[in-house]
Amino acid sequence: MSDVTIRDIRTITTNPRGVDLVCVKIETSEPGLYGLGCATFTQRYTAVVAAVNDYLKPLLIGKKVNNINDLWQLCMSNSYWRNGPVLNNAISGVDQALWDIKGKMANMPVYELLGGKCREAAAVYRHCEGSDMDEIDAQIQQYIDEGYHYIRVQQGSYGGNMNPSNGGMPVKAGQQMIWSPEGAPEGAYFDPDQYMDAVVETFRHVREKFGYGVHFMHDVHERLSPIQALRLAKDLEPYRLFFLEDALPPEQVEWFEKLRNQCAVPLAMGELFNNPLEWRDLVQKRCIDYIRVHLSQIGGLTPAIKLANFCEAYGVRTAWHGPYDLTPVGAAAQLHLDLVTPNFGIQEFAGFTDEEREIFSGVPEVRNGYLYPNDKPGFGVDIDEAAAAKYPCSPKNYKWLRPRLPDGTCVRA
Ligand code: GCO
Ligand code: MG
Repeated sequence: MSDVTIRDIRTITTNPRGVDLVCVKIETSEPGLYGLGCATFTQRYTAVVAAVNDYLKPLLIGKKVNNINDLWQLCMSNSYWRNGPVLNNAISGVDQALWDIKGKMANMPVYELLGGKCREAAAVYRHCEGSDMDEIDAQIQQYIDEGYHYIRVQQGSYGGNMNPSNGGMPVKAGQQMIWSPEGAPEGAYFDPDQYMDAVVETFRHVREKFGYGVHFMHDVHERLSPIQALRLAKDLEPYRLFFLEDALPPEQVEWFEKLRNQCAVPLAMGELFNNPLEWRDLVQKRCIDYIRVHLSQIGGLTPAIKLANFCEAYGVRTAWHGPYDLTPVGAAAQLHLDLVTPNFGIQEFAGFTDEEREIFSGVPEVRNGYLYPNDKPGFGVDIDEAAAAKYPCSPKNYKWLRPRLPDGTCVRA
């Protein structure tokens, strides 16, 4: 079987929950043997599809499926310019599909190929994003009742509740009144000061209501200036967050050393990283506690294995990014890595909708706050292409990706 080659590479796009997903299918010279990989960069999915179909497919057709490490390096070098989100996602789709194939050829789950388990299942965290305290309390209680021990708590969307577009409707508790100049352009406005006050009040409240027996995290989502992020981290110390995520944008990661030296809030960073140069110093200086990359944004499972091992040497734990903008194949791939990683921290998880289960069979199962793989070969997930076609994708211009400060300045999302 070592002479099995790549016969065809296809991209399958589908949108089962309002998020455009990209799955890559590699069909081989062995009848019935194929692999699936996740290539989801939902904001620019058509560019990823083109990168796979126009460049990786002609490059790889006819190549042997077994030499994943060689093909990964070839795909990275073949575009000359590299380490960007579009090409990395395209390579991820191929990379993960080849790991899926290798598991099927070995008749083993990928976690066995990676040395076997450190744990039977991965603890996961869910998203609570109520727009006021009542909604927040209700969502937290529901997750606790469902067995989750880790919950990310946001008040409304990133940057807090945004109010200016509510057309004069009554302002709900916690919503922000935005002070803007005449002619301020359209966008998703937020006020960093009101957001910071709301976050601190939210965690004071939820700790008072739910105590310290449940782990809470918060995602700043790069919405603050560095000194604001430092102040928020210090203000949150009494509430013992499991981690504070994306306190800074990738362009300001040097400030993490100052946060680290001035407060004890565990720090998580990485979902926006594409390039090893973005995480290398941050990990070596032990400036973060959890690495949060999105596996397909760095090129798939192959680089993520290396990143997990690199982080282990510095006491940094994994918390791979994985809400809803990845396929269940991608969710399974990162779960297999979670199971074999000694320095696993926590796994983000958004659940699977009925539509996703209609398209993807064999998805991991969550029970009492833990995510379990099946024991099928490869990643154990399959796709029904006819069902996928029932949920077509279309390019989207999300309002939350047009963030603005009160004076109208467009900022990082
Ligand atoms: C998270 C992320 C997401 C991103 C989304 C972008 O921590 O889950 O911040 O919510 O905003 O993945 O497409
Ligand atoms: Mg995030």
